[in-house]
Amino acid sequence: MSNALPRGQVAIDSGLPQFADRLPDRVASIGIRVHGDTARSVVIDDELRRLPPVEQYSDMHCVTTWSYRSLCWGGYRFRDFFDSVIRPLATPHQGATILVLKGADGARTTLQLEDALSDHVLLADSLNSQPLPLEHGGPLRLVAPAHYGYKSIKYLSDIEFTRSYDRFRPNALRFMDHPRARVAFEERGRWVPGSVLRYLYRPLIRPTIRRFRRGTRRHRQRQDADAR
Ligand SMILES: Nc1nc2c(c(=O)[nH]1)N[C@H]1C(S)=C(S)[C@@H](COP(=O)(O)O)O[C@H]1N2
Ligand SMILES: [Mo]
Repeated sequence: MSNALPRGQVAIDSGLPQFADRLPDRVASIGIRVHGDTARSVVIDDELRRLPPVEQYSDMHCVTTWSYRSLCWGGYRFRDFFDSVIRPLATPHQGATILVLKGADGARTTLQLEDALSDHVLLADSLNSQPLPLEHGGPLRLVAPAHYGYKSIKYLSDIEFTRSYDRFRPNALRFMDHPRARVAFEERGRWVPGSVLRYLYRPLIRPTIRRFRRGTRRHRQRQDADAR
């Protein structure tokens, strides 16, 4: 990726999830449910491992303006997953070109099929040569580096095919969700220009860091208590 950051972004050295204070309990198996406007509903797990493994360096650009640079993701290309697994097993209907992606923590977002099939979209299960940690979406997350971070759903558990974006209910306020959220076009949200939203979002970074630290600590304590 090029050295210049996209418009309105600043580099930081650790990531911040959107629901900073809720982490899901570790999910034992990957198990992605694929359903919606498809011929069949299926749960996919082992099939993933048969895809060609890929490794990719990319940047993560959060809509609130921080960027985390040169992350080394390992996993599988979404396009291979679509061609070899989703298409034959679930068989989405023609015209079902919107994907609603859900994470085990309740986060949801959409991607256009066309965007999901581009080269750099991965299903990642490793980060910097280590198994993907829970904080960054383990066991499996989506990575869509050309789009703002909120499209890169962590703990991916559910893919629903649908025909229209309009019936989708975003987690955040409607203006904060852009159907495509392409970084190159600064599509931070709907109706309000990205160059304005950057100033509204920047003050959110610090409180989010604090919430994330608190959430991670609570999660660790809960897991320690369970282990005893
Ligand atoms: N399931 C889930 N996925 C998520 C989020 C979340 O809160 N829950 N936050 C999103 C946002 S806003 C960003 S910027 C990136 C942050 O990724 P990181 O926590 O690995 O740095 O994850 C995205 N994926
Ligand atoms: Mo984000």
